[in-house]
Amino acid sequence: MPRTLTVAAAQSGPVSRSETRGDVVERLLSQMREASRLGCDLVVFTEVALTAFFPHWYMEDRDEIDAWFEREMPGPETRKLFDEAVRLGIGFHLGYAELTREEGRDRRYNTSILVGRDGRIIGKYRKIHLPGNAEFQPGDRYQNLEKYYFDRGNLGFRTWRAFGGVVGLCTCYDRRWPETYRVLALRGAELILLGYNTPDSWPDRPGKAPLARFHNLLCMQAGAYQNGAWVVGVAKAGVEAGVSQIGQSCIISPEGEIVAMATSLEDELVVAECDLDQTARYRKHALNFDQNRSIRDYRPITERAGAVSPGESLDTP
Ligand code: CDV
Repeated sequence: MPRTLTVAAAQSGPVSRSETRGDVVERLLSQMREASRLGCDLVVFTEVALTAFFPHWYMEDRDEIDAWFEREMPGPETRKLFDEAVRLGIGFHLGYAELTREEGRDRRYNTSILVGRDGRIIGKYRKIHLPGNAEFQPGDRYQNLEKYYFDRGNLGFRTWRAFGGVVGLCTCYDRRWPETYRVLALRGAELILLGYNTPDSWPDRPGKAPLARFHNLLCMQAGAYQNGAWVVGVAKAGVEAGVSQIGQSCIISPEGEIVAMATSLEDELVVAECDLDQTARYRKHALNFDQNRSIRDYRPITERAGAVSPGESLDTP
């Protein structure tokens, strides 16, 4: 039986600091309805989709900080997304800031979830690679404080059987590391979903980072190609709280080809049919992982017994 999923990458335009959860959820609902009208099985929202990307500024007051986090999912405002997904029979991916209690203390994660057509949470991922600083940078109007606001994700890179295939999640900065895709693909991921908030210019540094757009596509296309997986990358785009963020939300085939990409920096749906069997064909034939992949030769040097003496090759097994 063919395993073709129609997927919508739901790019988000900027969210202002004053926009409420309710306002944002209405935007997401209208994207979800449009995705359903276009025959999509799954709609993928971005990283920290429910608010402005608050790690770009500094706060000290605990209550002020915690107001950006969700204490429950679904919660009072987000319940509508789950109900509408059930009504439409569509799945979704949502990124949000999660506040939870673990071992008697508050923990804060940059989280994403995969929700089935029945409105149940299939899987949860907490961002592992947190970029930026753990402390306020004096003098900078633009901050990048993910290490200050979030704990490192503690769920690992996991995959789930869902939507007729195997789905893996990661988030934003994770996409720049080859091991993210590699671990997900070794765990069977055929479809990798991720949201991102990626700046290309900052209030204190005029001009655009020249390679930001190039690197965004480079890492996602390479991750897809080298692991034979579909990759759906979804941006929060446009100028938000003074920070200009790239768009380029796109859907990338297991051959590394961009099959659909956003053309704006606004709310925009990017839709493609993803043939999940293409991953198997590609892994079996073009790269033939079973025959050609040579994991035993990839043992990190640190795992080898004994010190390396001068003149000895680091390649010696
Ligand atoms: N939200 C992110 O993780 N952003 C990073 C930036 C800060 C480099 C990214 O990889 O896009």
